[in-house]
Amino acid sequence: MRGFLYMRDFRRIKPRTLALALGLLLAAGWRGFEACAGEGGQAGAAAPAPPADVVNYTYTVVNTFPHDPRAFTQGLLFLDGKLLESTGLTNQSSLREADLATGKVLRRIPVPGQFAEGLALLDGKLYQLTWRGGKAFVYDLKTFDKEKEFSYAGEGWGLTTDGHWLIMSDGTSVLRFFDPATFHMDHSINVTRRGDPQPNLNELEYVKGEIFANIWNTDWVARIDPLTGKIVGMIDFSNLLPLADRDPEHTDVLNGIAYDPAGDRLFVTGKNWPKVFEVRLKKK
Ligand SMILES: [Ca+2]
Repeated sequence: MRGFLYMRDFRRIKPRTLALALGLLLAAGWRGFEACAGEGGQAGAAAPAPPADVVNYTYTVVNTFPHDPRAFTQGLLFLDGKLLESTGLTNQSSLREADLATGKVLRRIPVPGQFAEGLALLDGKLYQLTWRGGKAFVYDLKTFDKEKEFSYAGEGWGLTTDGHWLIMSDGTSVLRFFDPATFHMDHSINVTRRGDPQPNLNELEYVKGEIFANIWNTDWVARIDPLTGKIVGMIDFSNLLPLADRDPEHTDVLNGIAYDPAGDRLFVTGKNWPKVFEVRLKKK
């Protein structure tokens, strides 16, 4: 390869010349290292101060899938190539299962007289909240038969599970942890961002030991430590749904997060969005 020293040429170089060349190389390398450190916000004086304790993320779209634009998404979860979804609005609420790849709705049952909200799956049972109805419904995953009803105080917004508790948002900054067998509250956490309460927590998803919550009426998803309630990261989903896919009359806000643990895939959609996006997160 031209430009490189062959071994026989290398042997002819005087030790002093070699030492000088090595010195120059080291100096260039150090300057390169300094430049990199500055870019990362560590050593450069001009770099903006990094946030004290919240990591900011943006996203790349890995895949796009069709989504029923009439689905007013309130709860979303992934299971075996399908999306299970709870949709809202009075007299339009439903529990449904759709094929991820085609968007085709495979099963759908109405939720009469209620405005359905969050959805979680635990031990073969689907738990569905209602907004102001004070009721949670329990369905068998295989049959979609409604088996039980529970009552709770306050509003129901988002729902997820850590595999033990059902975790529920209600529009405030508080997340409540319920026993799935009794729907009695065990404990709660106050979700804070740099010490301030973060209200409007909506659709939830438990992802690798964190709770993801989209902040209602924004393009932001918070990453929450389930033990302390501290927000440890914020994901900016601005411009996820392209303008060309927005219907000014019907397209509503970002809502709906689902995680596939086996494939480590994250899916995001919105109310009446025609698409579901598989996204990969990256630090800003
Ligand atoms: Ca979810």
